[in-house]
Amino acid sequence: MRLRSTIGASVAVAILLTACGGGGGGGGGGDADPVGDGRTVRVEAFDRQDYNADGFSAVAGEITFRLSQVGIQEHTLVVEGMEDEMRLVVEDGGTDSGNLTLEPGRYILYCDIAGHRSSGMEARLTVG
Ligand SMILES: [Cu+2]
Repeated sequence: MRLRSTIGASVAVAILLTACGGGGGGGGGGDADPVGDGRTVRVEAFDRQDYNADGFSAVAGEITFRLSQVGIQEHTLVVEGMEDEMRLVVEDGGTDSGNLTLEPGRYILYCDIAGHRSSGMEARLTVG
């Protein structure tokens, strides 16, 4: 298994952290805050043209993406190569969500509004 330099290393760390996060075992489910459960990727979009994190992780399968606007600029969230399958848009303080079924691998999330991706609205998504 080849890991590519520092990107591979940091992804491995992220996977380890995620793996340790579950713990416990209680059932329940319901609609408790899904942060960290691997099924929902919560992304916040800021006016400074950045997301709330440079890397996200999720568990393979059907994944829910939630994009929240923090500020006033319109932003989007798409997965590179899957732009036609899901495009979330936030404006006027709103939230948008959608689902994608992803296999294990590394993906790139970005905002497709002109100029935003190059300004920093790009993040890694590691699906394990
Ligand atoms: Cu944007």
